[in-house]
Amino acid sequence: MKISTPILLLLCVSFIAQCHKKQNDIPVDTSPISIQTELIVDDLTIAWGMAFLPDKSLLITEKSGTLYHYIDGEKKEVNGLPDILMRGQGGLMDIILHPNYKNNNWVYISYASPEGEGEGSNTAIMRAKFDAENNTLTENQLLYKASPNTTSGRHYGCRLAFDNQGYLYFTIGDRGERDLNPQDITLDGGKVYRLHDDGQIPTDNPFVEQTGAQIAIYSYGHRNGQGLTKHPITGKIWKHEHGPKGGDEINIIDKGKNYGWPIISYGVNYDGTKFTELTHKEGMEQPIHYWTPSIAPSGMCFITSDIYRGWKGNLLVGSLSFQYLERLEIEGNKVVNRVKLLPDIGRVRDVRMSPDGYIYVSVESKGIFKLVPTNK
Ligand SMILES: [Ca+2]
Repeated sequence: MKISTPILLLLCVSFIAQCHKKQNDIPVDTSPISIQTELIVDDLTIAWGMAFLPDKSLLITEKSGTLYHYIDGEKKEVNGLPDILMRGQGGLMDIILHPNYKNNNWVYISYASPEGEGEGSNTAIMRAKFDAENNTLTENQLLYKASPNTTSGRHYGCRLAFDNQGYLYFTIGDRGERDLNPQDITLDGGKVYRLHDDGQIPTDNPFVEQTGAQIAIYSYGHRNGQGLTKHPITGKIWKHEHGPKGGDEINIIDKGKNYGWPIISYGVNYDGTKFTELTHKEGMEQPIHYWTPSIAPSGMCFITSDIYRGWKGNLLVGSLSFQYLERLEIEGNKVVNRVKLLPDIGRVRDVRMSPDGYIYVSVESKGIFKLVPTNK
């Protein structure tokens, strides 16, 4: 396990502070502010994605295949979803709004689709207009469908994000085919993709000239991306991805780059055996951060509001396996400190900021919590 010296020091300081608190029962403020949680939406199983509408109401995807509109304290089921196959990690997944949603009502949804070639399913991206009055999706358009289908229930991705130029990015995981998909740009899976908002493939995507390539691909050599977000200042797309045992990563996505999976990795097989000796290779990008042991990251957003004193510009990442919310302090493109928030709250599946600047986390089997500072 490699931890850089500054991170190690900060972890030690934090640990000592916590011990001090236990021993003397004197409150020691280990972070600039303290937080309490308010359960806002209950009765949810796996709320995989959340999207706040301009009126602060909320669209929620339940992985088991229900889309809800939460408004005025009530969860209303939204009609008009396509055919979704529930298997393993696949089902109804992410949801985001078009950057100009106010004027066009487009929402973007990722899901496991059984359509097309072969038995099973693969990741699909669609958009539709959300008709809030009638609680339904209309004008559904399929924008991308990975192929072929597979009966594997593993590594669908699939997070969605827009950049400042209005391009749509999404992740598709390696579908459990580590040695087949991620390094081969003629195949789907283990990639980040880029489309125009209407699904057209940008003519300057990196592999448009390459024979046989899947030309929606923007970067490759990825494992399974469960977090994707735009940096609030640079506008770059940041992504995290699950490693195997160890080696979960944060990557900043650049056009046409190879992020190395599974040729280079900081992780090992689940049984502890090695699948590569390499952590670096020329022509392959290094993550800006990696987690060993794996936290199983899910959901990711930058804090851009002033509500949480001292936290502006920090990155939030949910942890499924260790059941907390991680706050990462960032300087430029470097992670300089990690802080554990909401310890033992449960499997944190998604984290988003609402239009009024509050942070919301979705926790499996519990629901959606709002984070409220108590000593602002
Ligand atoms: Ca990598």
